[in-house]
Amino acid sequence: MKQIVFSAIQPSGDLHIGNLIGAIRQWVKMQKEQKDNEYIFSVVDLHAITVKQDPAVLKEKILEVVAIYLASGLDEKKSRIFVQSENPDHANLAWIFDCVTPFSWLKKMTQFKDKSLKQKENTTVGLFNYPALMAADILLYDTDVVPVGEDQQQHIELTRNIAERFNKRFGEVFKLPKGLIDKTTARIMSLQDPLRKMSKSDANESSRVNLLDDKDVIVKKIMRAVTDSDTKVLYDREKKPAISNLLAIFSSLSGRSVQDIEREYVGQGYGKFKKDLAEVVVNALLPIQERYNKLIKDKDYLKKVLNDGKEYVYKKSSSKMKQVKEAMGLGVRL
Ligand code: AQP
Repeated sequence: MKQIVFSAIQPSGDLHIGNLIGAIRQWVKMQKEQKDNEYIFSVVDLHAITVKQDPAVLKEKILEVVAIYLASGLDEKKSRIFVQSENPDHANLAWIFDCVTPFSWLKKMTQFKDKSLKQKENTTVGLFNYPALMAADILLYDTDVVPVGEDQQQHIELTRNIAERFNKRFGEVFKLPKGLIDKTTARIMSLQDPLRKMSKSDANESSRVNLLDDKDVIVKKIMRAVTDSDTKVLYDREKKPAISNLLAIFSSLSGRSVQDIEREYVGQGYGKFKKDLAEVVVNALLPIQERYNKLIKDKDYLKKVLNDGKEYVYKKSSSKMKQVKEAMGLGVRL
């Protein structure tokens, strides 16, 4: 049965292997294997500005993310790609959801708690409302499936709750979407602290491998990754979180099972394992970087992909917004 698939990434910094393994590779795999589905992927720049951004850098990062999507295997003939702020319906519906969503629901969001701790006095109302905008992104397109990393699970549940609440009050307007989370790869951890998620906004550059890092930088970051106190290459998230994280990366990027990799490194210690992991990461990123370097120069092509994407999604979202306004008694039609 045909399903509508929607997902997105914020252009809030350099994309890293967590974004690739937890999100983009899942999208590419679905696009290849489930050909009947409709795929919509966004670069969510309105989410990025919930924390401070330099306008010139943001502009660059938006195109960078689009080129990374395409370089990683999204096919513009099968997937619609667009920039969120180019479709005003996202912000419109987010405001409506702000007025439907109880304050107490947003107060429970762990991502807000974490990020507001870091932002302190600079914490914005937008950061608090972020999940209502995310609900709008998803619900505008009658989305069935949202492939994401584990950190977004709570936001997907909230999206369903908002849709249910709206439908109860105003009639059946929104479809209830499901999150698609691959348990083994959905949470790639920091290379410097395996108890924290690998994140674009981590101030420590060594905490992540960026998708556009040079070979030498990748090797250095992997060789410097923290390890656990013994020397065995074994997967055990509780007792050996650092090596388990490296094994998850190794397995995901090489396509080999964790058990197979464990067997290869029995009695070998961490040095050889990390050296080989660095090679696996470099080999996985090199073809993406080669394609990216060509694509980022082809501005006409990128512009065409984004214009086509915008036109397509705007048609869909305007019809949904008509339904929403009609159901709520908004606007005038004489
Ligand atoms: N470490 C991760 N492991 C697995 N998946 C991850 N994702 C992010 N980090 C990891 C998934 O990537 C998609 C896009 O995420 P996002 O950029 O929109 O927001 P985020 O989750 O907040 O990502 P970051 O890197 O932590 O960004 P900052 O630091 O700017 O907040 C999502 O599907 C996410 O689950």
